Amino acid sequence: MPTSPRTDTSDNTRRTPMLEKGFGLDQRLRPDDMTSFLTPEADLFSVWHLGIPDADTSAWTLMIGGAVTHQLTFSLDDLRALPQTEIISVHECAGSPLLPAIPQRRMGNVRWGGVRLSDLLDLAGVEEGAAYVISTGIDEGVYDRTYHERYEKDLPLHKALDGTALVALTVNGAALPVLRGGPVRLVVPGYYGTNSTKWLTSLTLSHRRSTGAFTTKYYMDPPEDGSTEATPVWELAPNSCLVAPVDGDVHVGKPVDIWGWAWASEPVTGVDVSVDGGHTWAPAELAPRIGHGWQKFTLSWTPPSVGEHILACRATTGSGATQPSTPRRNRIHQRLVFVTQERP
Ligand SMILES: Nc1nc2c(c(=O)[nH]1)N[C@H]1C(S)=C(S)[C@@H](COP(=O)(O)O)O[C@H]1N2
Ligand SMILES: [Mo]
Repeated sequence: MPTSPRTDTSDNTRRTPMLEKGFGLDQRLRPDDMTSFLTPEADLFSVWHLGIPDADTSAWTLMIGGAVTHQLTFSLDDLRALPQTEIISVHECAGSPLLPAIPQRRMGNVRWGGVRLSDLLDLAGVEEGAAYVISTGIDEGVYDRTYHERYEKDLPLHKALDGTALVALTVNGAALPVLRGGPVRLVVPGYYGTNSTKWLTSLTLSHRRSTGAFTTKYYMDPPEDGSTEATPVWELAPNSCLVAPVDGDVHVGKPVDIWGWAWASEPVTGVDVSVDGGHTWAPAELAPRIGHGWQKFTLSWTPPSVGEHILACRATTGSGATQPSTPRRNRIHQRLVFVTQERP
């Protein structure tokens, strides 16, 4: 008898006890609140598709298998005993895979710590022909009216080996809380958050991409520019946000710093700022990149007259990639401010 796809959520089908069931998110800061270079963990957004597992952190193991010469299983103590490294990295959600062109501005900048994925893969020995690292978390549940038995993502092997991808155990120096994907999660600097699998239990070397829903149906951008190929949501497209000023803080004849953050998978080499809704642009001062962190840009502006002004910022990278004004997840960020006379 053929069986139909499971869409039920009855408790006897669950492997993993869940603290929370189904899709949810927690968006704590708006761009104008993102005033610090490092985002405190408590202020960082969170997204979960299938729920939040009640992870038993005492007996956690991470298995590395597939196209490797030695299949290995690591306990948390094994992972802690390996050389640890830290990287500052932008953490950005690509937005809903059901509405991929809508900017959500869920991002932050944090310091992740843990074991380099490349070190673990060296220990396991990657076989010739392996091209992807497939990562799976223990969460399971219903997303988009379909039951998913795991959250599974993939990375091209070259990215897994570039020395930045981490099997992370800490965030901003503290142990990863379960709500943040602890005790162990993948972190892929320069890639959208969707690739950083939380509650990580296995890494599988494969010749082919994952066939799971989160790499085939979701987080594949539709073809563009005459192409017929959908593209995986991997590298961070150039993006930037305005932190200050906000409406109410801008006065005629008084210089004000227009500033914010810019980032991309590659370093941002220029940020332009507009005070007239994108008709004209001027280059801002730009800080160099530290690790994969976001870069501060600043432009001083002396508003000449009372009235509405639309501020905007636009990041460009060395390869010439920039932000569009059309509906895309990295659409140019704008903010309306009304310039007033300063009250005495
Ligand atoms: N296991 C698992 N990992 C996951 C997800 C998930 O639903 N399950 N969501 C992904 C998405 S879309 C994002 S943006 C980030 C969010 O990480 P955070 O909750 O720590 O901010 O986790 C990614 N890793
Ligand atoms: Mo996301």
